[in-house]
Amino acid sequence: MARLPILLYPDPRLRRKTEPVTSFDAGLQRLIDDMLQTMYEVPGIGLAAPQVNVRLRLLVVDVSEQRDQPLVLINPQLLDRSGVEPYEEGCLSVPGFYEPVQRATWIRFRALDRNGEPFEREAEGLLAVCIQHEMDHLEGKLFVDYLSEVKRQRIRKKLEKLRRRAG
Ligand code: GNR
Ligand code: NI
Repeated sequence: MARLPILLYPDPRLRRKTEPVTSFDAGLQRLIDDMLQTMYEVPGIGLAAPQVNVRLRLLVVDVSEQRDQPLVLINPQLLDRSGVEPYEEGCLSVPGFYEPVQRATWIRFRALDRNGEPFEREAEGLLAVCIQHEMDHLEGKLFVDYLSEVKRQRIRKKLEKLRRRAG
C-alpha cells in the first residue's frame, strides 16, 4: 500500500469531471487500499478520488472513533435527504481552514461496494455530512464554494502564498 499525494486548492485538477467506475480489477483494489491508507495516515475522515488526482466516481470514509469501519462508495447516488444544519467543515485539500456549511442531516444513498455489488444505506450526523462532502468532490465542488466570495478569496490567497513559500 502507498500513501498518495493530495491535491491542494486551488489546483484546477480538483475541478475536473469524473467518470463512473466500470472495472473492479486489481488496479481498482489497489487504488482503494491506497486511498484508505492515505485517509488513515493523514488523518482524515474521508477521501475522494479527485483529491488524489484520479478522475473516478469513488470515495472512502471512516468516521468511527476506532478507525475500523471503512466505507467504500463507488458510483454513489443520493436517493433521499432531509433536515438541514450547519456543520463546521474542513478538507484535506484546503488544509487549516474550517467553516460552517449547510448540509442535510440525514441521507439515503445507493452505491457499489469494492466488488461492484450494489447496496443502499442511510446515514446521519457526521457520516451524512462527510458523504455529502465527498460526493461534492466527485462533481469538482469544494466546501469553499459554499462560502462568501470574500472568504473564499482569503483562503485561496493564503494557500497560494504557502505553496509559493514551500516551493
Ligand atoms: O477529514 C475531513 N474532515 C471533515 C470534517 C468535517 C466535514 C468534512 C470533512 S471531510 C475531510 C476529509 C476530506 O477532505 N475529504 O474530502
Ligand atoms: Ni474534502
